Amino acid sequence: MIEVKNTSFKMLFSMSVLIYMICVSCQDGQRSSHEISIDQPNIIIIYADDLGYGDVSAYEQGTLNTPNFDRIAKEGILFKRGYASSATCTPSRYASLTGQYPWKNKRARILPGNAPLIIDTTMQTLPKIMQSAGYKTAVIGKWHLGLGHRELDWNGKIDPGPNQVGFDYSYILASTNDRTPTVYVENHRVVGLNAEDPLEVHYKKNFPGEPTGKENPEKLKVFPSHGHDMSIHNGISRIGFQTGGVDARYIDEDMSDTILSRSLEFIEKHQQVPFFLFYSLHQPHVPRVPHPRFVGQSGMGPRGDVILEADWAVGQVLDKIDQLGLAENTLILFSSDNGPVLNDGYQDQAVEKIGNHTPHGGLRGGKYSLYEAGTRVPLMIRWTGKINPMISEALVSQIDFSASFAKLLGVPIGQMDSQELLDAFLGKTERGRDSLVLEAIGRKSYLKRDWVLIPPHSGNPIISTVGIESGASNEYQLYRLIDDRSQQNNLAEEFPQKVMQMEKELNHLLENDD
Ligand code: NG6
Ligand code: CA
Repeated sequence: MIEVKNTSFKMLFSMSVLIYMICVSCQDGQRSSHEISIDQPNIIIIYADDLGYGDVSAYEQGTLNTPNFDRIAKEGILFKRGYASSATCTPSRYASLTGQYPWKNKRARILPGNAPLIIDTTMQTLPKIMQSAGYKTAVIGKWHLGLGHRELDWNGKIDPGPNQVGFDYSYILASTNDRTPTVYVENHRVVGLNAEDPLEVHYKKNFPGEPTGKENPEKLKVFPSHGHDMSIHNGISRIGFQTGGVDARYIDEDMSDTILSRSLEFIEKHQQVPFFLFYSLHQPHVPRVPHPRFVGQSGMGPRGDVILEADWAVGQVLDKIDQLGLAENTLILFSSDNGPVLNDGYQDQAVEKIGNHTPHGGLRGGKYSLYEAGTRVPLMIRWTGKINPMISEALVSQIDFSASFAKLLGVPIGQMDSQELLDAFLGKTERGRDSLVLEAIGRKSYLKRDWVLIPPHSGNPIISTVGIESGASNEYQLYRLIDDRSQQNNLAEEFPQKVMQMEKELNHLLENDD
C-alpha cells in the first residue's frame, strides 16, 4: 500500500480520493467535466512485442512501410531516445506497469507460461493509478507477468492476475504465443474451456500420448530452429507441454483480429468514461503466423507480414478513436517491449528475406542485448490538439509512465523509480531523464545523458542461437551516443575518470535496490 508520509502529501491524497468519489458518483459513469479541473484523457498504450527501432518507417524509412504506426508520430511526438527498461519482455512489462526497476524483483525475467503472478498485489501500479482517478482499465493481448500462485489449476478461478493489479477487465494470452497454454484468459477464466476436457500445463514433463515437435515433426507446419519442440498446437510446436482444453485453444492466424476486436469493444463500451487500455500486441514475436490476408504482403516473409498486420490493427484503433470523436480526448502512446530479433527459434525465413530492411535502425545489438538496439525502442505519443507534432530528443523510459501519468491525473504516488516527465511526454520540453539503468538478461549498463557505460560482464559476446551481440566483454565499454549511436568507438581508455564516475553511480543505484 502507499505510505502517506507528510501533511501536504496527505492533502493531495485526500483531494484525489475526493475527485475519484465525485467521478464514480457521476450518473451512468458519464464524464463530469465541471467537477474535474485536471485533464482526464482516455489513455491507450499500444505495446508491441519485439518491434525494433527500425521496424517503424517513421524512424527508419526503408523497405517496410508502417503508415499507421507512423500516423501516431506524424500527428504527435516521435521520441528518438525512448527506452524500454530491459531487452526482454517480462522485465520491461513489469517496469512499464509498476514504475519500478525490474532487476529489483528477482522473478522479473522471461517467465514460463505456468509462472505465478510476479507483481505484488499491494503495489501501486500504472492501472491502479488510473483507477484511482476514476478510469476504467483493461489489458488486452500479451501478458507474460505470471498468473495465480504455484500449481495453478487452469480449470478453476485464475487468481491473482491482472484484475488484482489494477485492470478492471483483462483478455490475455497467459504468457507468449510460443508458450503453453495456448489459450486466452478472460478475467479469471480460460475462454471457451469445456469442463469435460480439462486443460493441464507442465514445463518439465510431457503428458502421455501428446505429440511433440521433437518426436512428431510430420505434424508441423512451422518448424523450430532452436527450442520450441514441445507440445504441438495448430501445427506449431511450443515451449512447454499441455494436454486437454482443446476447445479453448486459440488459432494463431486469428490472434491479431481477436485482440483487436476485444480492444475496439472495450473502447466503444467505455467511450463515455475515461478509460485506460493497455493494448498489448503479440507481433512480431514468434511464432509469426499472420492472418491469410497479410501473407506475402511485405515480401519479407512472416516477420514482415505480421508487422503489417499489427500496423493495420493499430490503424483500426486510430480510426475508431477518430470516428467516435475521441481524438482530442485520447492520448495514444505506442512503444515496444524490447528490440528486434530475426531468428528467435522458428524457421520462418526472417533472416533470409530481410533484404535491405534494418529492424535495428542502425543501432547495435537487438533483443537480449545490452547494446542500444536491445532497449532503445520506438516510442510515440499522439494527443490531438494537445501536443504539437515534433521529434523529441528527450531521454525517456517506459518506467516513467507511472509517475508521469499520475502527475497528469493528479494522483499521488509512493516511492518509485519512475520519474515524473510529463512535460517531456507532452512535448513541452526536451529535458528528460538524466540517467537510466538498462538491463539485458540480468546484465546491466548505465546511460547518463549522452554516454553509456557497459561494465565488464562474463558470458559469450554473441548469443549464438539468435546471432545477436550480448554486450558481454571483459573490458569496460564506454560510448558517446551523440556522435556514435551505433556504438563503434569504445572510449573507455580515453576517459578513465568518466568510467570510474559512472561505475560508481551505477553501483550506488544497484546497491540501493530496496
Ligand atoms: C526465449 C525463447 C524465445 C522467446 C523469448 C521470450 C527459446 C530458444 N527462445 O527463451 O523464442 O520466447 O524466450 O521473448 O526458447 S520475450 O519477448 O517474451 O521476452
Ligand atoms: Ca518481447
